[in-house]
Amino acid sequence: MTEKNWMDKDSLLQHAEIRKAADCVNAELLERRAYRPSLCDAFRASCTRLQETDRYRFSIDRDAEEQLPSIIQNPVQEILAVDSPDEELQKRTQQRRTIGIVFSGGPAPGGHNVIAGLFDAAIQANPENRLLGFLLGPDGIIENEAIEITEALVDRYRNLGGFTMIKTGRTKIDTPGKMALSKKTCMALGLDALVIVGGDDSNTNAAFLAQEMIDDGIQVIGVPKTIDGDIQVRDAEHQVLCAMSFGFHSAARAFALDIANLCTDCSSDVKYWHICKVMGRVASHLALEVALQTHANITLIGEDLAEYVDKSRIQGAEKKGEVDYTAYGMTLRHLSRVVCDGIVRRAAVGKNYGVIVIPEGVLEFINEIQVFIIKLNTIIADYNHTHDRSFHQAFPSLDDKLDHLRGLARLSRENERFTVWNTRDDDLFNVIPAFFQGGLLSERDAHGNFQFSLVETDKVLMGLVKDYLATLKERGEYKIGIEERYYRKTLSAEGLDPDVYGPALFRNWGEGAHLMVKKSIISLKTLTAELARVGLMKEDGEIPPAVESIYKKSVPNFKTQVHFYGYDGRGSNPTRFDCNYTYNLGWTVFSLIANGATGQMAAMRNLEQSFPNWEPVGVPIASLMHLEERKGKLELVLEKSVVDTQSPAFRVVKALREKWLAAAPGDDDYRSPGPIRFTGKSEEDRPLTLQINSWAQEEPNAP
Ligand code: FBP
Repeated sequence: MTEKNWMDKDSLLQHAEIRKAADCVNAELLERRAYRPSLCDAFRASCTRLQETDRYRFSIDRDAEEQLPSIIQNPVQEILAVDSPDEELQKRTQQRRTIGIVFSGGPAPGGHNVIAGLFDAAIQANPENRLLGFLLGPDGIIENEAIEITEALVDRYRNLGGFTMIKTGRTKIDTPGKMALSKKTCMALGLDALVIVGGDDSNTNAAFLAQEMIDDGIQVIGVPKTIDGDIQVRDAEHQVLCAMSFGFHSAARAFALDIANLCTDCSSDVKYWHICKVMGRVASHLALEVALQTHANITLIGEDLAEYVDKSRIQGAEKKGEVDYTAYGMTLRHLSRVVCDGIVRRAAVGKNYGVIVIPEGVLEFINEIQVFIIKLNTIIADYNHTHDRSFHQAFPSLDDKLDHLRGLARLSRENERFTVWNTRDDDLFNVIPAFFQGGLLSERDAHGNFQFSLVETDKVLMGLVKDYLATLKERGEYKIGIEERYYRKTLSAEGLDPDVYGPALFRNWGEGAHLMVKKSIISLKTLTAELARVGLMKEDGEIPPAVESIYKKSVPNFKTQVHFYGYDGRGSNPTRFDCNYTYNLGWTVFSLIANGATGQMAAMRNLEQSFPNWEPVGVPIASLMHLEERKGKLELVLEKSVVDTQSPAFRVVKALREKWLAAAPGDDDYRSPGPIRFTGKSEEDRPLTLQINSWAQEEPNAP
């Protein structure tokens, strides 16, 4: 054999084609960097002005009024183009400024374009304007760590995902000390304005910083960021001011692409159920969008589960003249039954595979879990209050703790005044997997709070699902349906009469295209017994191989592959929607700054409509704040928005649930959204959730 003469290492790396192929700059990167998003009509002129509007009403929180007096009266401000600006407006717009910007919280695709939009707008107004980027999130403000954002730097990151340019962090500016240091930095750098790109907590920070620095003439503007999609702004009359935070669409599309690929894989290999946990710390917006994008077989929506009402429990209690509060909201056990039902029904038509989407925050919506947490917090706190040794010292192992709870349940039977832990609590608690019981009984944080983030949601639910499937299998209720055609072919090939064996083997013989083995047949032994009972074989005889093979095909093996969709989608490149949205948010920020606004959040009205209708606005952050329990005390924060179960998007998903479960003979209804296409006709222009909600407002007879 002759040896090949490969190039040496140096020649290899000098080869033009090889160098190009191995370079980090590729065609996609160049195309992204070169793309210039369209600008909203408001930004076509060299100057803009703000027009206050009283179209929107907010129910103002009294604490917000007290704590944010200087910005609580802020109105909603529409941004309008000014074609012939007077001298004063020109001067104000062109005034030389130094602006600081920071990313806060988890990355979200599009952040770099907020910087690019702000930079371009600022440089257009005055080429001497300076933009400083605080490094590693709010720590950069506290510690005065910032870099100058130059045109070259902006150009490197245009239309690219991540927050790589200046990084991010999760520190909150939530103490007087951190606030004082932040203010010191802004003053030392001579900032005219500070821009905080973040989620609910970060925009809350923005409001408090705006209040703190208003007398120093430093403006603070927030930008709604989070892939979770839970910053959506409506006024008291539900008029939409900001339909969605940026980054949501790109992350949802990235998750949907991967999950759609799993739909293709599992319907090819037909042996796995793919369990897909999808990010979203609390709200299930991402899971909802993924459902619309992929038509996965089962998608859980936390907000929907919370609304479940167990009518039979309520009626039972009513008959006794009682109210059963535990009947409101779905229990974990019930939820696992719902999932099992879907799995069993698909198996019955031969589909022992599928895709389940579980929102990361689903447990927050399980009333029973919330109730457990409150009850266990009380039990642990009461114990610690009255004993010399702490609860965890007194009951070190899980078994010790469970014994203690059992004792409390007994106490409740003997003493009806003791209601903290009753027999039903104990029953429900005992069906939870041991690792989750341990988690729920673990030490609380410094504030006595339970930490949801430490729980593996999918593991909790799927543990219960697997247990119950095993029970159903044992009861003969979980079986794979056998196609009649295949059954006939298999038996005939061995010279057996399918019509003779059919009635002995199947409970629905002659009734359906998929034959279900009788419930009583759950093993080769029970199969032998049944065939012997009807005289088709002797008890000590051999099962005909074709019959045995059919039986074995009917026995399901529930095999899962678990996936977590979070960080990958969070780091994806932005969709064209997010590129355009964030670039225009950057311009909106500059316009708000140039026109003297502070304590406002840059937003885009009509985002649910197509691009030409988008309208930039400034939204008053203080008016959106309310009290929430954080670390055991009530704090003023920006309200998170969860999935509205009355929204058209959710109702569509609910209405199509059965179709997407596809527990019927025939094809699945999977939908593949394809990769995020940055340009091109087939690129959708906004999230399906927003599109459906927007179309649903049209006249009923509209085409
Ligand atoms: P933000 O709200 O800061 O945008 O972050 C959201 C999120 O991506 C959630 O979906 C997820 O639960 C969380 O961040 C993960 O946080 P971490 O980056 O600390 O692991």
